[in-house]
Amino acid sequence: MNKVIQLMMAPVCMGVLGLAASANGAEKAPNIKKPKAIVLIYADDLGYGDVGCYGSKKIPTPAIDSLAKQGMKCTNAYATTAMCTPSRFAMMTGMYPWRQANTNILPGDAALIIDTNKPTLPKLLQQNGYTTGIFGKWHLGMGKGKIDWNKEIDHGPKEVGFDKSYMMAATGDRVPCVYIKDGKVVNGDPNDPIEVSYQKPFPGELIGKDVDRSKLKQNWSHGHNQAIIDGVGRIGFMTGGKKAVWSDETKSDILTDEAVKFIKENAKANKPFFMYYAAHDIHVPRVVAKRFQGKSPCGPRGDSTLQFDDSVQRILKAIKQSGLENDTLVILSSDNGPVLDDGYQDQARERNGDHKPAGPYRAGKYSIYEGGTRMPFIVRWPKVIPAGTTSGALMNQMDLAATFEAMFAGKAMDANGKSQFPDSENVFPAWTNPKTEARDYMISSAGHHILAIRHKNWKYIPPNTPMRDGINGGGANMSKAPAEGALFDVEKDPYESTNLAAQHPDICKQLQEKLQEIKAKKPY
Ligand code: NG6
Ligand code: CA
Repeated sequence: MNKVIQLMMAPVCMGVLGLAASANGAEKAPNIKKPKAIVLIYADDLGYGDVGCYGSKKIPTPAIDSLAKQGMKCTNAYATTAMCTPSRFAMMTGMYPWRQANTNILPGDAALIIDTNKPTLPKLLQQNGYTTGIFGKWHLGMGKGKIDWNKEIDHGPKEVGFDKSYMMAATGDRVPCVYIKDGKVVNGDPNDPIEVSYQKPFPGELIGKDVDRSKLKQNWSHGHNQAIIDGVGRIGFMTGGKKAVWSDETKSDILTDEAVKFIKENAKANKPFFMYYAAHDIHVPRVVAKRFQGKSPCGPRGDSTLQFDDSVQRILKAIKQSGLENDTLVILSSDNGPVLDDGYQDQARERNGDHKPAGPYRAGKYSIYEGGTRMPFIVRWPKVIPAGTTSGALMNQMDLAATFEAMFAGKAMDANGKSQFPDSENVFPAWTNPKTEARDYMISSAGHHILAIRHKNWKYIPPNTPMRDGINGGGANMSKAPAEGALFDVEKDPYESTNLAAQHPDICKQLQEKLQEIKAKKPY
């Protein structure tokens, strides 16, 4: 199209997309106006195949499906790692988690692992005028050393770039089982001080190991036999805070209420905002609100998925009611692949039936197979992201940082300009056009030394890398990549059943070298 006509038509036919002339007048980059709001919805342990629009037939997820219908469903998108802490770390910092030693699954009393002197995703948003809030699971540590849970805890979300927080320090199955609002335990009582230990029990507190297991609200299968909170065994020991401890059944509603409140307040004040809803669902313990109990054919794991979808529905409704639907970028994904039995006897295994939590992919949580990190990933931004589209472009949650950066700089369509985030890449062009490619290479992981590299249709896993199979958390079914490594064509063979390494030593060599090159890169 002629440049002048294009410029004249732009405001009419492109809605919020304008046109930016590049220096050489070549291919024009749409000049993106910042969205009024950005909402990031992050599930816990929700697999690729757990979502209706990604193929689940058994557990309806109408809210998530509607989001995909109004936006783009990405089918080649990843969490960096098959576990929670590292994936969240990467999303917040734009850096591969294996570059830093302490990014494994954290206990609930761990110190903050994010360097507050380095750029973070929420700080980027603050710098661009957004009020930022996190509601739900943090799991990135707090404080600098031993935490006093009875005082204001600094060195947490605030220092990382969140103006508001209402959160769980770690997971639903780890102590302390309390909510922390802007650094203070909710309903903390100075007369009933909270103490937490991951070493030894507190005198006088019953622990899961010593009681009649059948009397617990949910029996444990492995681990989870230390503190008993709300009738459920947890990881770690805790005493005090009787008025502060949570009830599992109300958790999802409480966290969603806080998220909705934040949306409404900021919308009313006409303030741009970034809302990060980090759901507890569908992580263990899967003890859901009464209205979802027994409502799915797959037991509590399916019920928890229904509950998550309900939270999504409520968040989308709040956006709509606030009049922000067309001006909000919504992103939905999950932190790692699915797991059936993750330490409680909650019928996830027995009642799974023919449901495929990882969809066509192999294994799940904790695994370097695709099931560990290939995630549902949906983006919606009416008039900017074409509705009802599917993108097969390679992308990672870690890319949000550089993508927002480019979007804010109005350079959204530029091929990877330099980002302040070391491993994050701008994937915005792929969000606006389903035919556009994104990443050329990407590393997925299941631990600091369990790495694989993706490139086009290929996935390469170096020799001797532990490869965990199956979809249960307990005793793992382990093998190792053979001496020549493992090479899969994940497009033709999503289940990674045929190792093509012996047939393509050249591709293995090239990918091995690329992996080494990326690993050797100095992040800052
Ligand atoms: C494991 C827990 C599992 C879960 C996981 C963290 C046991 C036996 N297993 O150690 O239940 O809490 O850690 O999950 O304790 S994640 O999604 O936060 O990475
Ligand atoms: Ca998780």
